[in-house]
Amino acid sequence: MRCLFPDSSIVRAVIWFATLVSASSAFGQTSIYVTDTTGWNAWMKPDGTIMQDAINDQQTGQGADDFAGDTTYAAFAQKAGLINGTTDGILFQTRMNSYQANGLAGYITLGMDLDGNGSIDIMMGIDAKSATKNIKFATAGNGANTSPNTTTWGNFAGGVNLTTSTYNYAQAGTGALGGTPDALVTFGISFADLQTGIRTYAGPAFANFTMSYTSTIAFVAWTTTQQKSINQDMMGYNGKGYEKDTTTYTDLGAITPPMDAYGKVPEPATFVQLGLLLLGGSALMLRRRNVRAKQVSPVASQVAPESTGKLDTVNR
Ligand SMILES: [Ca+2]
Ligand SMILES: [Ca+2]
Ligand SMILES: [Ca+2]
Repeated sequence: MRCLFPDSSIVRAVIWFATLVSASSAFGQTSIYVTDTTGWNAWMKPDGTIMQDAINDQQTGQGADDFAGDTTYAAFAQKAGLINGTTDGILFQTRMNSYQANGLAGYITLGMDLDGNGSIDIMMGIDAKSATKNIKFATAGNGANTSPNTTTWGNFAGGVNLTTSTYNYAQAGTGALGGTPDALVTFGISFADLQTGIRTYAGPAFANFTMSYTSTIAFVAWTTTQQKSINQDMMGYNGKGYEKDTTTYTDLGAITPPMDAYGKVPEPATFVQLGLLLLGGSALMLRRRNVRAKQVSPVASQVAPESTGKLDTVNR
């Protein structure tokens, strides 16, 4: 029997295919803008359905800070690409129940689970009230940080200024949930600034965290009238009194699955397809060497099922 161990020609083919695939994912990113109305990926719950949020369920009375969304008008969404055509980064967009000329009444905070174990590792706070709008970071507290009741954080620090390229507040062009005009709040951060924030404030376990299009993060979001504790609206939690809830974010359906920068759950099939590509390249080389067809591994039956993360993008 002939040996199937790859010889140098096959190794070259494998390297060529791997380089091709790598290059295709690193280049050709689309430009993204805070005013985009298409191409947004809705946040999902761990069960793969769109994360929704009820209107009038925030606790301090400001509809401007009341997450609002259903399966048509997503409450939270994101996309990745070249922000303003220049810098690799993420744009987030949330729908609020009440559009107000003065903008947000409070603050938006994203809790980020960097290792996919259900605990928040770092907070990213959006301050659109200060004269210089900014994003800052806070280290998660010493508690479990796995539920609203067990989540605390330190002081926010490490400012990244928001600009007209990374922040926008506007009345939603479509949708008026509850019969009142909705607001779309859009904010963004470059991979470089997000990586620096994580490495600096998420603790020693994430001192070498690398942010790229394929880095995965799970998100929780809430609004507050200050930046010290959760007191307005919890994204994905329909009702009030959530700050005392010890149910985990995962069980509440208030945390996304780990998602890539685009806001999509990585598909296992992607890796299978890469494997098929490489196997295909190997098979091609073997065929050229007159290896009998029956010696080529039958890979067609090994394709993994589609991931639940494959979701159509939503318009805004
Ligand atoms: Ca709400
Ligand atoms: Ca509304
Ligand atoms: Ca964690």
